[in-house]
Amino acid sequence: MSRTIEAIMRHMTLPSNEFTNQRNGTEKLEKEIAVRKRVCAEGPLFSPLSVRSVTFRNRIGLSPLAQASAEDEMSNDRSLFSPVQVGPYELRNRLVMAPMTRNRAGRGNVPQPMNALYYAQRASAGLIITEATQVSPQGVGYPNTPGIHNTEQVQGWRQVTQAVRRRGGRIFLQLWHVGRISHPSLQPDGALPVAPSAIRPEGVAHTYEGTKPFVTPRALETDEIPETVAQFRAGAQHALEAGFDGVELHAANGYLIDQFLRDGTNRRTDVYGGPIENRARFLKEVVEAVAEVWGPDRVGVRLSPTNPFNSMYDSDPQATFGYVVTHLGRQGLAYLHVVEVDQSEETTGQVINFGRLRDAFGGMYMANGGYDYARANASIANGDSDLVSFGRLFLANPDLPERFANNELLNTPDHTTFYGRGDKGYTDYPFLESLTACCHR
Ligand code: 8OZ
Repeated sequence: MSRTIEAIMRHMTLPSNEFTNQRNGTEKLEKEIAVRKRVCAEGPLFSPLSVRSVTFRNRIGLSPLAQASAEDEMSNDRSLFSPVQVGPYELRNRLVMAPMTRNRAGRGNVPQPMNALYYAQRASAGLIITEATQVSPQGVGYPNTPGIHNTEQVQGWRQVTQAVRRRGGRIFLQLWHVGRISHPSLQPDGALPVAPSAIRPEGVAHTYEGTKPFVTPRALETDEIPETVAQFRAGAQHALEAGFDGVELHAANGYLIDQFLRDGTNRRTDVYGGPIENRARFLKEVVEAVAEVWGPDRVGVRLSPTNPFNSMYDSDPQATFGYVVTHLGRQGLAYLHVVEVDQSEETTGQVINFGRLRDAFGGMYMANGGYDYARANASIANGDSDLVSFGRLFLANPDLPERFANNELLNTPDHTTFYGRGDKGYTDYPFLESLTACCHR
């Protein structure tokens, strides 16, 4: 009998023979649904629930089975299901919903009720990080991506944060400026996109009129940079007003901050270019501005040192990002979030030691990049990471923590509905049947 089944038997105070006799077929399912209904009915959803030595702060989120599993794993110190302190928050597990662009904001790039439902469905994550969200009209790079630069957008996001909070979840907003990964048709007055240097990315922009070749961006003047930093500060202030728990800076995947960091996209000759001390200046100033709004312990930073996506390259990523994370480690941030691109399959031929970056940072390290349950759990148990974020698996499995805890089958992500197209492939991925019956309708 698995440790989890044993544990749930203990918690449910069912005689073991009764449980064992009902392990097969529908009887087992009915029993489980009854037990879960009982747990839900025993007290208001937001009342704490004590299971032996562990107090869960509400009855939503983790199913009884997952709670039992969490307790089991906690005796082992560290696992995906052990709670973790991130800034001022004790997260109930270490499974994070990774930021994912879904192109489903409403008119004016305003979040809509469908977006609130999508995030609320995934509130059993220890932490949700929203899709990348523009800090200014200049920061827009794709159709129907949400913004956080006007009152309507703040109100739209407030529905999201309230819905997630009602389910007992925690949610950070990811602050984003795409820099050169845009197109005049997406920019105010048809202007050129801006970047550290006038270097055109390869490939095509995604616009409301379909794909169009990228254009050569305009290099920001030195005296425009404080205004660009101020866009991030304003976005952070708006995020606070919208009721988020914190913010993550998108400094990864070839967008504006990353364009400053890596030498393939930053050829500046002013104080924002040249040696890494200068290339990191923009990020440092943005971190400082955003931390003034939130306090550093509610700010995370996402990096992708070797990701070639969006025509990115750096001649020495270990040194570049070693410097960056050493600086970030001194700021008292909530966490560092690293996109660990599978280096064996990449064409850059660059190999980087992520463990060295983690150690140089010294704080909470969130790993991302094709993790499954076994790898994620091992990574946390070994101390290779403190949190793991899941993208596609969370996209397709709103109840991913419960599925992992119960060793259930996973829904398969549908690639054709990743970007845009309404409810389909967005809010209609099924929950485990028994959970739907109990807590998630
Ligand atoms: C996929 C499509 C559009 C944007 C990222 C924000 O890579 C994105 C993104 C991903 O971080």
